[in-house]
Amino acid sequence: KSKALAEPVNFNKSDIKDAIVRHLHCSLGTDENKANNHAWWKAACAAVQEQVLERLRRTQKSHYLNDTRAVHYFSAEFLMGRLMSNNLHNLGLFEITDQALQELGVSLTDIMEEEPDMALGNGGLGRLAACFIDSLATMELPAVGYGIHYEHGLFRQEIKNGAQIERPDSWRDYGNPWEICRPESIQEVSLYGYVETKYGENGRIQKEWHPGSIVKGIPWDIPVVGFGGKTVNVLRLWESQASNYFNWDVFNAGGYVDAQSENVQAETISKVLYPNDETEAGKELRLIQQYFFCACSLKDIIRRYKRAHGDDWSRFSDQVVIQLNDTHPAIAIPELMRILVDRAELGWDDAWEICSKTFAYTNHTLLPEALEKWPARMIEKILPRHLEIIYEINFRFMAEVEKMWPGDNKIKQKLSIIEEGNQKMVRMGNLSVIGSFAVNGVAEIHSKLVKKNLFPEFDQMWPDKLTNVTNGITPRRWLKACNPDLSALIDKKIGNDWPVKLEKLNDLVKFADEAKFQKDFMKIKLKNKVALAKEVKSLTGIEIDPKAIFDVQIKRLHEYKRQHLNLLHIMALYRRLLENPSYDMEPRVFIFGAKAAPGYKLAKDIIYAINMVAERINNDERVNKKLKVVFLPNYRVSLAEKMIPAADVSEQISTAGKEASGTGNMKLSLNGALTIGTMDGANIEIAEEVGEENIFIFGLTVEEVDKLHAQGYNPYDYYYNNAELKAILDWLETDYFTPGKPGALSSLKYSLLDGGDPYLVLADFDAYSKAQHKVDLAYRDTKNWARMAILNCARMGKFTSDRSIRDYVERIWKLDACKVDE
Ligand code: 26Q
Repeated sequence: KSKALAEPVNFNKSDIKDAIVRHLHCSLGTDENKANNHAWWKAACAAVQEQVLERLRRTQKSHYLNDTRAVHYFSAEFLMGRLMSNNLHNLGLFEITDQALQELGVSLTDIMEEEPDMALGNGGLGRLAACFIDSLATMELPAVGYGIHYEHGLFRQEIKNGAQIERPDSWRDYGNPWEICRPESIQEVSLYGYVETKYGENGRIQKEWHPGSIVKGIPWDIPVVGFGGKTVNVLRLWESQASNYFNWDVFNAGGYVDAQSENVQAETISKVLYPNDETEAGKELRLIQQYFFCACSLKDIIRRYKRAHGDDWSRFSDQVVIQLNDTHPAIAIPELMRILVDRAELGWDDAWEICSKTFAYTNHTLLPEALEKWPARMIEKILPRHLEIIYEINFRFMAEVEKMWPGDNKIKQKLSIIEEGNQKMVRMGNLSVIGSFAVNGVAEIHSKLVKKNLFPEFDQMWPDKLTNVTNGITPRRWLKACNPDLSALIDKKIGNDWPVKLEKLNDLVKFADEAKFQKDFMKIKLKNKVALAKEVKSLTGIEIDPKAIFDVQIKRLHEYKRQHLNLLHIMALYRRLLENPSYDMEPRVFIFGAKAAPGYKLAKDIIYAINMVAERINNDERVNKKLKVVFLPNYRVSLAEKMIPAADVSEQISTAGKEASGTGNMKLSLNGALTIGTMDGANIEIAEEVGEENIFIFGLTVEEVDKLHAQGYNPYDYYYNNAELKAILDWLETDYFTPGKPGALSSLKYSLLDGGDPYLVLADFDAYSKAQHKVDLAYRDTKNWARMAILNCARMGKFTSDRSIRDYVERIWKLDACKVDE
């Protein structure tokens, strides 16, 4: 047995039983006879948490004694999902806890369903942060995740008459057994007010920020258990609260009521996660959220640094590296400058030296609408001193640009942190590149495009700053925990250390042609499909045949991700079946999971269209033996864990150049689904790993997309030249799918024709349709399909988030592991 897989010492089945029953009695005030599943779940969590906290204490002691350099992962989102199964697996306690509970007459699987998802994120970026902190702990690296303790995570999605309805997510209503409040580490954060300029004795200009209000940040710690259970790091999330002596000025001036109303405001800061990913909202509260958690986190880091190093700032950037998860925490850069210059009274150059050795920035998008910009006036109002500092950073940076490109005002305009115009805007991407020592994209192609299209001049100025770290996923959650049968089969074939050495999966390649292994592999897939079919039935009432191809598209709803391309093809199949009842196709179930940002009209229209088309097809006796469409409501991490092990086909069909990486593509492939996808994001690297013959690649490449746009793309060319496509688009305008309501789906057609089809859905339709036909034919060759599925799983080694973290450590963070003393 490898060391990482060592069993926890001194904790056996009867200890677990005792601990659970003890918590049932002493923490929950109930007993074995009265307890319902929820109480059992809480008691079991509490029993596990005892073990977790012991290891947390040891980890913190080791890190303190070794005065370790640590990475601080700043992210407005951590999409953690459920923690129980993960913690049990990582502690090596899953099996014996399962048995202990069985002996108590309780099913672990059932009680785990009681746990609400911790959905403090939108999608890919938030889930990536969660996978990364899992890997950091597993690799025994000193790390802290910093974020926001939202009272309400991403909304719960209901589907009413086909349309999305948003309901508040209340993940903490019955308490969160994993979190610990740390009142001893409360921080205070200033907002609003004005800046006073003073002249010190030495003639030095001193700036003093007189804040208009102060809010408290309450830290909640979520332990992050590494696989093997040795290192337990923390995710520290800040909750806002009104400070007691908040806004005294207003209060003293007789503004008692105003002072009270600002109290309410303080509490709204961490109230709710913004649900619009990939679009910039420009809302004041969002900027306050960002500053709030960055300011709290920096104070926390500095307090810890000072405990070891006092007022000597010279080692700060040796001990502290801060990774900015996109630009959402970019305001941390001027905040650290403010602390160093105004508070620690360092000179600007010394402060900048420290600052620009501390931060590194990950870019997750090229979409112009997703690049954060804030009105300078808004920053001035909320953070007046920070705006001054941003101007100063920019002023000095412009001098460097002048040195490099003398007299070139075009380039200055382009690189400036400040966008001039109607109203001045602060470009957070530029600020992040200028203030960081490293900038990375999240897949090879994405990083190339970041260099070539987004920041080419920055790349010229600092040729080593821009780099790539391809995303990854934790195989502990996304294979071992979510697909236990496949995991057991893999253990049997190649041993059990693949969860920490995922490249070992490659040893499965030699069994890819073995009939017995193929049978076992596909039997597990079928079992997972049966389980999902049951879930589908209970969630939607729809019956699906586990023998059909399960074709899955699960991701946020976006035009660039092209769920509507999938839908148009489904309509094409439907039409072919109606025109020719003996149309030869393998039975297929198309399954969707997707949330639309509440204000994204077309995204919501696409969800509605999927549901209306689904209803018509599923109830059409002429076709529903061969074709079904399911939209599973409220897609989230825990639902993904049920869908991914059951998928045969993985839809990764974004317009080339638009999906920075994708990570669902990796999870599906790891679980033996075959990808139908474009040459975009990490699909390209997946194709490279699995081999062109084990993936269905189609459609325009980035170069072809650029060329088509340059030529002048006209979607009508495709509409008039493809009779099937024309018929489908026209179909959308009838009331065939929305009886009595003709035109209810026409916004979709409009966006693809008069709307200009910005994501080239029509241009890729024919290639997609042909690739889907290849999928259909391939599935009929059961043996070869099994072989391809096995090879997909076997060749996913590269995409473990442990490899991503290794890349970050070597290229950016320069961290050492720290063994935790037993
Ligand atoms: C910004 C401003 C105001 C409000 C919200 C936002 C906001 C929030 C979330 C903007 C973007 C996001 C999330 C982006 C995201 O999830 N990007 C995805 O990141 C993944 C991890 O790198 C990639 O795999 C995906 O390709 C990328 O789309």
